[in-house]
Amino acid sequence: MREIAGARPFPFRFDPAATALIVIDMQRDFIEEGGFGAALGNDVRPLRAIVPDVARLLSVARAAGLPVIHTRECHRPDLSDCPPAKRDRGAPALRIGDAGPMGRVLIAGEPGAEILPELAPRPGEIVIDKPGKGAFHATDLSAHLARLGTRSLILAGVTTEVCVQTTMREANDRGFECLLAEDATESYFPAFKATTLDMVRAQGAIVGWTATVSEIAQACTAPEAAHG
Ligand code: TIU
Repeated sequence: MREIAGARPFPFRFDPAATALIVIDMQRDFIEEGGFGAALGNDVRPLRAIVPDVARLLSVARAAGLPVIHTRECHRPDLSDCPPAKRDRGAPALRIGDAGPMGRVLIAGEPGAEILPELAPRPGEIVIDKPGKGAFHATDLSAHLARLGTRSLILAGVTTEVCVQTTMREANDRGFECLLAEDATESYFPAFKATTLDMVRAQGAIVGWTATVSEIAQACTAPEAAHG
């Protein structure tokens, strides 16, 4: 077992052989100008700022031999997996499926739906295309985690209070021990990120733990404790 002694709200213990990293939606559509996030009226620059931290977390996980799972929020070209309630909500500059500067917004296979090249999945890593905010809804994520023998999840990605938190709550309800990498997740709204971190670790880790990438790296590279 490994321990992140400084994890919040109390030390997080995990077995690397039963732990996976899941990186949520580090896609051009959320992080670059002209994508879905910008079309919703957001400043995308804070999301771009965490790319080096997510890259470092990916390196740590790969070096430690943890399975890496990437997700992409996107829909089929015919929008058959996009509920009208999702597409029609609000008044964005571009709706899901509309043609934008990075192709059709949040459509599988379009440039905007791709993961940033700096964070691209490596051969053999799992990529989950998800039509919802949570990564378990209408995907085969549960089957992948069962096959891998995963019991603990380290989460990162965007946005903290939408797709990351939804996925963390889905995972927590399914019995996974969840740790959110504080500096490898970001929101368009700084206050929402801070409050989400508070929410997940409140009430005795009601949803899970948080720790920094450095703390996670230290735990992954430390010698195994003699008592196991
Ligand atoms: N809008 C927003 O904050 N997020 C999303 O729509 N999707 C994800 O969080 N990936």
